[in-house]
Amino acid sequence: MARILITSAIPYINGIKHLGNLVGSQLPADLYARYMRARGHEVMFICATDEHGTPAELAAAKAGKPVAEYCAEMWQVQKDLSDGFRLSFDHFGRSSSPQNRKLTQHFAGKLAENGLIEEVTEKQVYSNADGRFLPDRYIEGTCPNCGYDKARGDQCENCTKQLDPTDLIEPRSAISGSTDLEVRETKHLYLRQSLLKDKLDEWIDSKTDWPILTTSIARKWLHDGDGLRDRGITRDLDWGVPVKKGDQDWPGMEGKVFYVWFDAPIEYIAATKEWADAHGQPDADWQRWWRTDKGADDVRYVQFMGKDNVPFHTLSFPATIMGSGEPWKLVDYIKSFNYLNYDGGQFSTSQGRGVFMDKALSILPADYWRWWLLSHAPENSDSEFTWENFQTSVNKDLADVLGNFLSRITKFCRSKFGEAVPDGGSYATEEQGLIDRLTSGLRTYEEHMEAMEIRKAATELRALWAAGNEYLQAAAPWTVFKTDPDRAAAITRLSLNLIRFYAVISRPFIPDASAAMMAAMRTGDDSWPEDVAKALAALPPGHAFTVPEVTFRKITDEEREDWQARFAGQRSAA
Ligand code: B3M
Ligand code: ZN
Repeated sequence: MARILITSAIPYINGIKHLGNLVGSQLPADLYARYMRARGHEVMFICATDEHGTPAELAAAKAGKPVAEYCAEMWQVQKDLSDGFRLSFDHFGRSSSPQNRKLTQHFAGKLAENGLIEEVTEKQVYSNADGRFLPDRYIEGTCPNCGYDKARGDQCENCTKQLDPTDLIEPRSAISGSTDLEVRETKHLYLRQSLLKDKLDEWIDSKTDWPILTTSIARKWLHDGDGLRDRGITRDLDWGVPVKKGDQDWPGMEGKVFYVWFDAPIEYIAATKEWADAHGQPDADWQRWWRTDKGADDVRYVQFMGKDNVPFHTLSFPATIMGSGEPWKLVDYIKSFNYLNYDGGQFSTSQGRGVFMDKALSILPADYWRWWLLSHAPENSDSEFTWENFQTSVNKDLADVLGNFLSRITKFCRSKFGEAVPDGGSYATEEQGLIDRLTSGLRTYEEHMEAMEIRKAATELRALWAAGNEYLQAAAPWTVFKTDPDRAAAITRLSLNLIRFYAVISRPFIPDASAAMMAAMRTGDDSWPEDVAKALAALPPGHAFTVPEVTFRKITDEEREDWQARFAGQRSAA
């Protein structure tokens, strides 16, 4: 048994996330966490809301609420939605927690002690029209690297380059659009990550098994000249972690806060402490996940995130960890994702374009979305959600293949043998053939799940469902019953056992349907089918079951058209 620490990128607090956000980190992380638990490993699965920074301030102002109140409410909204999607976090924390405040200040203190923080009096953009400094995301302009004209002051989302606001060409205020900007002096802290370049370089080079998407982004910013230049880690804002050196005041930094990207990844650690504190557990219980001097040496740490978050997790956060000089756990594997597009364009929060987590659950159960999203995860390239594709996947994979199998065999058994696993007959060559097919398919599925090859795992799972369906179709117990009821009983017995088998192996993808299948088969035996033949004998003759309610329904053409129109968003004037 291994110990596996899993984190998903922590979603910004401002607003409800769309399905593209969900499939880019939280959902695949959940798939992996569920699978690893099913295989008997000890898992710690952490997520949180990312509550600091300008987006939170802006959203709270728009909602007419104090920012702390806004964040508390939105945390609950996001928590409820993640429960709705069955995201099985061990803890869903908040980056504004006292634990994170303390730990962030601790890291800053250690970095300062180690000569890795520089105090810089710098020039910052001040907006006369808005009467305030404009930090990072409040400024838009043209990216100096790729020419994209809507780059933000912290990062260009087109080329992923991390930026400082003053890098932008033709900058304008994102609040008012005003170009009446001037540059004023203010003091800030810089993390001297350039001093850690060689160490980071060596570390990334050692990660030969990482996805190309992850290492190529890391290498790009390591080797592209200024990629690893020192980064400002403080901001002139009210809302955030107050700048301190450990628990000491930091002269000259009064009234300033840490930059949101400095404290956000530290929240992975802090949220694990929040988890321990919430359960009245000692520090040793979270430290064994995070401190290599306290047992975390044995932990395998895997992070899930969208590609835009990769630079912060391959460079900035490791620089914080390494620079602290303390034995904190570094990530072992980063699974990153491309973008999911929406129906011929992009998801857009401002235009309400695409399906958002709350609306998704209001029209269909979580499993339908989980199945489509995971089986179409944007792993090797961007992928696209279309309603046609969604309808086809749900109707074919879930309703025609898996759902049909369940209802057909349980109804047949009820009508001919009653609601209990029938006795009689024995398994023949057909059954052995199926067992062999399922064994090799299952081993392949396991390999893909271990490797986090999500689409491949989904394809194999679908093939395992199809194999059962094809077996049942060919074995045709409804025909055999007329001449050889014993043989029909054996086919039925195996098929009923297949339901439990499918429930166990499909659970990471479709947990609610799996639970319904287990309940219908009246079993709590969710042990992983190490030996398929044994697994298919788990429910013995005489074991009672119930015919399940409809597990999957089909999406009609009318629904598809209605939803497509409903989620198209307002077309912009241009
Ligand atoms: N909140 C960005 C995002 O949600 C950011 C991730 C932080 S991970 C420490 O994509
Ligand atoms: Zn760019």
